[in-house]
Amino acid sequence: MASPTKTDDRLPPGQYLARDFPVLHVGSPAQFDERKWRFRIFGLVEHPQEFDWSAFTKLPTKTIKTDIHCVTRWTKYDTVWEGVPFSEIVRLARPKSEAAFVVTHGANGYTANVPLAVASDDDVLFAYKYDGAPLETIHGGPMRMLIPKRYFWKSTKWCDGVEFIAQDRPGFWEVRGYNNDADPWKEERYW
Ligand SMILES: Nc1nc2c(c(=O)[nH]1)N[C@H]1C(S)=C(S)[C@@H](COP(=O)(O)O)O[C@H]1N2
Ligand SMILES: [Mo]
Repeated sequence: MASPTKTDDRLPPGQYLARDFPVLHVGSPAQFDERKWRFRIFGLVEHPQEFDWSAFTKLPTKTIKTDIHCVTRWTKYDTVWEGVPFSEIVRLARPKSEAAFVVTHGANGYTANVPLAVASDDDVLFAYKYDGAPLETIHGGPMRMLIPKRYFWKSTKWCDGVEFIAQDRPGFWEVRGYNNDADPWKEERYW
């Protein structure tokens, strides 16, 4: 019997390896206007605040290389992203002790929810570069959430806000039958 290859170890159950970078979203992408762009941190935080593009892109960034997994079964290896670490936003906004969940907000009312503990992983970014270049509009540019350890619908494109809440609140897909937890290794696709 052949032993599993390294590739098999990396591919979560039920996924296939995509060579291209599929584009998936509902509604039409928002047009980026650098003068009008805002990113809002709100909810249960000591320091609610809003960034414009110039202030946001002055925050410290981190670059990570990671695999991404879509619930429609494609996985892409070794994607490279740069952006503001979630931990940096936490440091600036200081979530109150009651804050236990995070909702990211995107264009057209899209939302996605994760526990604060999941968002606090060191590979979670508010990403605005992909492969060293500005993030393309079709992939959520100018800025999107990136939560590599969850199915990709949790990674809100055209992200314009992050909200800290006490009680969990299912997001756009979570109220339409997608699993609330969305761990690709547990195949948490739908409920
Ligand atoms: N604002 C917004 N973000 C979104 C979506 C969406 O419809 N709107 N779709 C999600 C889904 S289902 C997936 S698989 C990924 C796709 O990202 P990509 O187009 O860069 O591959 O974006 C996620 N983020
Ligand atoms: Mo998706």
